[in-house]
Amino acid sequence: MSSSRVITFGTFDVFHVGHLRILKRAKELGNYLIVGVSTDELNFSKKNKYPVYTQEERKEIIESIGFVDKVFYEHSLEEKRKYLLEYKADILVMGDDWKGKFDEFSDICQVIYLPRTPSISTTEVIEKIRS
Ligand code: C2G
Repeated sequence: MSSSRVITFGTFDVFHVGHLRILKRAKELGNYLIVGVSTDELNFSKKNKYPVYTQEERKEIIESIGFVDKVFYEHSLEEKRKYLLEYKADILVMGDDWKGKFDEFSDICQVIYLPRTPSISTTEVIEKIRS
């Protein structure tokens, strides 16, 4: 698998070590890591609220990670197949909170769900600061 192109998607809001670890583990599955960062509008349309950090800030943070090779905006959840083809992904990696949700793409790439890092999430970080 060492010459594989790996793709993953996420919001990566209030970037934390759980985000970093899934990106690291995704990269280890191949040798070129592509990351789709969800746009502010995509978040608003799904959750009715905007992320804490803007899409430009979230993208800039991911781009600054040395082992990440390419970053793009994910404008729509429905365009996943288009992104997989456009970026010639061999492997799609997602956290296991998405388990089963992307199995439909196993006709064009390998779909792997990795375990999430326990006890950390953007919501928990915000709650901790709040209290
Ligand atoms: N993650 C993790 N461990 C955590 C928290 C998050 O491994 N403790 C992983 C998630 O499973 C996901 C990635 O980090 O694979 C990004 O998480 P989010 O920013 O919450 O992304 P999400 O809003 O789920 O992505 O196409 C899908 C989307 O763009 C949505």
